[in-house]
Amino acid sequence: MTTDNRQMWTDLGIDLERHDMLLNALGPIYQEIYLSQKNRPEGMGFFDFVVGDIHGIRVRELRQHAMNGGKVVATYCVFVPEELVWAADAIPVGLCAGTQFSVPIAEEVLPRNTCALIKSSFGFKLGRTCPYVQSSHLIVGETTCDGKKKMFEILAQYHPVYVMEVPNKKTQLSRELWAGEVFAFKEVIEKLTGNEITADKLSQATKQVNERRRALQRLYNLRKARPVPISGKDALLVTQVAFYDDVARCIQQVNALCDEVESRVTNGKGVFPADTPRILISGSPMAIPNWKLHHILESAGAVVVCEESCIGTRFFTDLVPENGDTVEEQLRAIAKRYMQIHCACFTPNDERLDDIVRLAKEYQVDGVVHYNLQFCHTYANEAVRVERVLEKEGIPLLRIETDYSDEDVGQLRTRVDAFLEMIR
Ligand code: BJ8
Repeated sequence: MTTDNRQMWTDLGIDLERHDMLLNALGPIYQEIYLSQKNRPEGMGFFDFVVGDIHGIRVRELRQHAMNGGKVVATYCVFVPEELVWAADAIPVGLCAGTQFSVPIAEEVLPRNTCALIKSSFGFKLGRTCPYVQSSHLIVGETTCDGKKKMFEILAQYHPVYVMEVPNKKTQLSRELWAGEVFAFKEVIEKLTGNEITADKLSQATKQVNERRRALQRLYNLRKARPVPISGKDALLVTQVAFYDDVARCIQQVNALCDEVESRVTNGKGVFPADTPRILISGSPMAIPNWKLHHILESAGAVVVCEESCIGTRFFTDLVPENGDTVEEQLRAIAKRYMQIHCACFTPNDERLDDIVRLAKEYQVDGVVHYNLQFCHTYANEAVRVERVLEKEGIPLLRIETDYSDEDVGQLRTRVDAFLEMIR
């Protein structure tokens, strides 16, 4: 930790005492969960470095951008179309919302029976412990779930916030509403940055974000191999970092990692033996540094081969068509692509059920773990339908409802052990 960093954090209004506690806690956890893994691809070194310097270089880049007159736009959901942010020469950052550390601070204001993701994100602002939040000129929220949309009203009393309305159905009417939201977002970003989003700029941004999606698709496809060439924990980390790292650097690093992982597949080299039980995790997203469930599963002798989640396939599966000539055509293509995200906020959401079955087969899993953040009612209720569909397909399912704390780790381990015993 350099003196320069401390000065930067002070300038950003960070509560240094609390922030020291956060970083001091992160080091040993990372050592235990990540660095203790055996046989990792060398390409993970970059991602270890990024976590080791989590509030250093990247924050400095954002700050430099702001000093040069640029804007930083923070988000919590994969529905916010980042192409528009890049096209206006602003930088989008997916905010961390995956630690218990910021939850008690949030509970001073928010009801306790709120999902951990909402409390964690709010707590970072309230406790002034996140330099990414502090570096941002605007937080863009969405109306995906009731807890989030009400939290954004409170958050707006502490930070500039703009909320996009995500419809709850996928009818033609809803699609028009969402397209209108995307057009309105363009104006918000243009006003924030003072930069016009031209057809050329938008096309370049779309191509680049698609390129990152392709790189992540490549990584996930490699996880289909048996033996699996990379641990679920490592793959999860790569996706988590992709939310806030520079997009060009991320593409380069993920592709370099894939080159190495590809040669592992060619040589039949895996991180775990070929008969290790393969697990698909489906459900709520796992924002950095939420590694809890992956760690429990992989410590118990399973391997996570895919995440049907917004920190997994929902983040990169669909590309935006790159052939629009005008800004309007491109915005419509963007709106259409984002409406293909199968978040549990939609009703009905049959496409997600289809996806879970498809992914379970493609990744040849032995079982699915449905991951539900406590107090997330959309995913909890949808899990009933997930259970019925998987039962029909003969695919074993374990339903987990948890938060970010360590309190239930022992109990979860017992349930995971019993599940693995059953599917082995
Ligand atoms: S598109 S999954 S990233 S909303 S877990 S805060 S839903 S109570 S995170 Fe999500 Fe966008 Fe949907 Fe994906 Fe609410 Fe549930 Fe908490 Fe959630």
